[in-house]
Amino acid sequence: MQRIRAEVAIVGAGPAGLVLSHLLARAGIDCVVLEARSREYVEQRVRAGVLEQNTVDLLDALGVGERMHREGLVHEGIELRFGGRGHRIDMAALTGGRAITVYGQQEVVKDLIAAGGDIRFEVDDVRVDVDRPRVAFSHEGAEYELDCDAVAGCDGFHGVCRDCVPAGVLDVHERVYPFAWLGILAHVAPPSHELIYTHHDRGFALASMRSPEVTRLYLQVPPDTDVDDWPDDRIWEEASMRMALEGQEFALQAGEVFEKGVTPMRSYVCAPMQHGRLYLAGDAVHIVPPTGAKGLNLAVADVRVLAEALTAWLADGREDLLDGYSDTCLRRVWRTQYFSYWMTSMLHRMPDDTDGFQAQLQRAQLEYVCSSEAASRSLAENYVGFDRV
Ligand code: FAS
Ligand code: PHB
Repeated sequence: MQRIRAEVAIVGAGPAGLVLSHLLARAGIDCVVLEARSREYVEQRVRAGVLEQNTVDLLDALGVGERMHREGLVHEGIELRFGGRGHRIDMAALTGGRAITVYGQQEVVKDLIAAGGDIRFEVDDVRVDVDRPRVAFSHEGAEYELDCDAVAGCDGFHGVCRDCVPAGVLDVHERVYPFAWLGILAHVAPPSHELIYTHHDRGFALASMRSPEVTRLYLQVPPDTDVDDWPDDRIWEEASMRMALEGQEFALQAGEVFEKGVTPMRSYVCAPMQHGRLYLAGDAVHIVPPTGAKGLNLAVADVRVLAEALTAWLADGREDLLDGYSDTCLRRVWRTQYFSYWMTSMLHRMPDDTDGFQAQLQRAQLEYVCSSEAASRSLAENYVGFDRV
């Protein structure tokens, strides 16, 4: 058994854990990141694609924004498409110039890992003692005990940290949606220079991108969908039907699909986000349906608060920010949960909507959002992210 020490043990090298490690290092706090998977795995895992202004600004402040600005795509608007017509939401005009940046989560992860830090990949059997606090793990054939002042549980929805909190302590709220997203990446130019969110009787569709040459496309599918039931030509045909524009021939240009997967949809929050000297952040403690493009951004917002609180405690002896970590984050988490739920409920075909009543409500809401400056501003300010959360 090798005993080591750091001020903060961070479990998980996803966006939350990596951003936290850099924020703490910048404050002179030593931390160790423990990651179950290999570096290659975490750097190729395809997930989120949209960065809020706050996330872009934070990555810049950490000095890892150079490639993001070179390769990322700044978007000032999105399109809502329904009834065969497109409606552009000019988010920059509605929010005093704020925008989003399309830049794959795996690129953010690569940039953060390349920027350094004590990251131990392929660790096994992570066990957390939230009170001592201590993290035991094995790595490269050796057993370790990491003594620390605090543990940051950034190990995602399927991690181990949340389960280290004793039964009965956490209050869990969850909604599982009756559909999933089939997502693909393809070597073909996206159909538009901006994202297109589509409401259609056959189901939701989203055309996004990773570059001017790579399309990211999502289709609403049943929750138990087997990806093998969706050969490439069926995907392109279905997406073309859902995104068709009235009065004109419309077919998405097909391309070589090099990534395909099905993502379940849920809203999930557990509270409090802390117990003893364990502080939970990101997907380890909340999940949002990706319709609002918030998952990664919410994780980063959590660790911005956590880094400030840990720094105040470890550097200045102040515990008030740390004591208030969970309450501070949960106000933003529930606001973001609502926006993600609202976008999801407005745009997806509800399987139990047998008489079309829900679809009529959705169309009415979409018409209102696209015709009212107040309603479109509400969507825009939530989508680009509120200034300093
Ligand atoms: P992450 O899950 O990213 O990272 C957790 C890390 O902890 C992982 O690297 C994992 O390997 C590691 N870990 C787990 N257990 C461990 C253990 N026991 N010991 C050590 N390490 C451990 N969000 C969007 O905004 N838009 C999207 O389109 C979108 N698509 C998604 C698609 C999929 C398939 C999934 C699963 C999520 C998607 N998300 C999307 C949400 C996603 O981007 C998350 O919000 C984001 O990754 C959250 O980051 P973290 O909290 O760091 O968690
Ligand atoms: C993506 O490009 O992966 C993406 C964009 C917008 C979303 C979700 C995912 O709402």
